[in-house]
Amino acid sequence: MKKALGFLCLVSLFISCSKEEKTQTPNVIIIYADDLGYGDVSAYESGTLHTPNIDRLAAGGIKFTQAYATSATCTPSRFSLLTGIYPWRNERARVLAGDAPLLIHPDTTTIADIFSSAGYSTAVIGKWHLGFDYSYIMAATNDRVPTVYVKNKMVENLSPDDPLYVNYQENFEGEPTAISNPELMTKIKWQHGHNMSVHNGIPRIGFMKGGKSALWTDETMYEIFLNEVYSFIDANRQKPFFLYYGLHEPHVPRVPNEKFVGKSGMGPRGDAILEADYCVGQLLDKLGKDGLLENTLIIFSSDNGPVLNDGYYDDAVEKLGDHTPRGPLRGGKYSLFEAGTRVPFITYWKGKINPGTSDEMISQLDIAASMKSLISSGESHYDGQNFLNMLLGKEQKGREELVIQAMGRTALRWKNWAYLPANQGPAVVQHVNNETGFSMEEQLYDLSRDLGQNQNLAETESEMLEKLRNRYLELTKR
Ligand code: NG6
Ligand code: CA
Repeated sequence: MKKALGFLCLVSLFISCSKEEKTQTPNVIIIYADDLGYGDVSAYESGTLHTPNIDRLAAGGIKFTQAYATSATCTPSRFSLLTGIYPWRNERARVLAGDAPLLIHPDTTTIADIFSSAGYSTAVIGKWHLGFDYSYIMAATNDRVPTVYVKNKMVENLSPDDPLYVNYQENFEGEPTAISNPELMTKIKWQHGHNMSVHNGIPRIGFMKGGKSALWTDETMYEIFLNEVYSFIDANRQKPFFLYYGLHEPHVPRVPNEKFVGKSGMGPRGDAILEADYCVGQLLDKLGKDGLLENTLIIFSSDNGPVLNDGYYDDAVEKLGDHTPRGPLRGGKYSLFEAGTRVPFITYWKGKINPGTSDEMISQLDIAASMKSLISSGESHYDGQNFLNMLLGKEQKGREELVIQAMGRTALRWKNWAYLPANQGPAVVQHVNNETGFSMEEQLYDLSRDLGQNQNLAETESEMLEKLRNRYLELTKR
């Protein structure tokens, strides 16, 4: 009996030990949506579109109202999220093609390296790659060739008898395109760009040839990635893991599964957001069932602001109705105005984070540094700062200043001010119809009084203008 008790004690000691260890090193999941706007999440802007599962995160976690992607497009934002380095420090951190060479220098310590060195299993599933133990991704974006899944750096299901060729400059002889064979576009037609190779009834950016057995079906992409996520969690439940889960929605081409078609009443863009929301719900349910929710920090965000017409005829503009993807902000994807980079950002950790809202400024640039602090120690990582306590709701002291970027131009957020230097370039992105914020006049906005950036105070607040201009020049000096 004594022996048995001793054994029991040992067992419970072991359980409490491992529990304790687990508490100190939680799993971390970053869910990163693609082109999801500040007002696309109903926890941010209660309107016509309902995102009940993302709202579940917000209701049980911290909803940040001043959280920023580093850039108003995808590649640069992801570059910064993974490295903690401002994208404008790297000339090549611009929207990349599906055959682009390595962007992050191998000597850089990425967020995956930070976790790996602390004994975590790491994986990237969905959109984008780099330095993880396991990867299951698309090569670039869902509108760019090659339209194949890449598993651990190899094209999945590729047959040696039918190699895959990619070229972004010219077509392969005899291969059809959206221009030569418009009848191939059975699902969506291109509006601007996107008129090269056609796959699955959808025209894309870039030319490709062959690799037929490896080509994906857009409608099942959500499920393929979700199943990969489940498998990774199942395989790593005994040790801490870091998962970067890149949702492909609502980036173009918006081709949601039939489960979601027609469900938003807003056409494919709204339906694609519901598909993304569903995936978030499925992931939460899975973690709940597996008893992992209490031991997993989830960070949900988006890589840049919203866009309606991003190159296909998909009714995004026509069926928008009253929905406001940019919320109360000005601009959108490609923009230096707030809606370009201010995005939904939620942290969730069941039982660990007291639900609330934070109006403090934070950037995705700070995630790597904050994770470093979570699993070991440290106050910074390249340009990123440690805001772990704020992410966990224990402190309310965010960034004082931040440089944001859109299409190679930069601007400054400082306290409640936004300073946009004089910039050459179009005021509105052609076809897309999003305002860029580019102007030959300097712009200065007081966001505490004018969140919609309607009143340029550059002339009336000349002292503030000069102060912020100087600070901007100092920070962005290369
Ligand atoms: C643009 C594409 C757009 C989208 C974007 C990248 C055209 C005309 N437009 O060049 O559709 O793919 O690149 O989006 O080709 S991002 O969210 O991945 O940055
Ligand atoms: Ca994007």
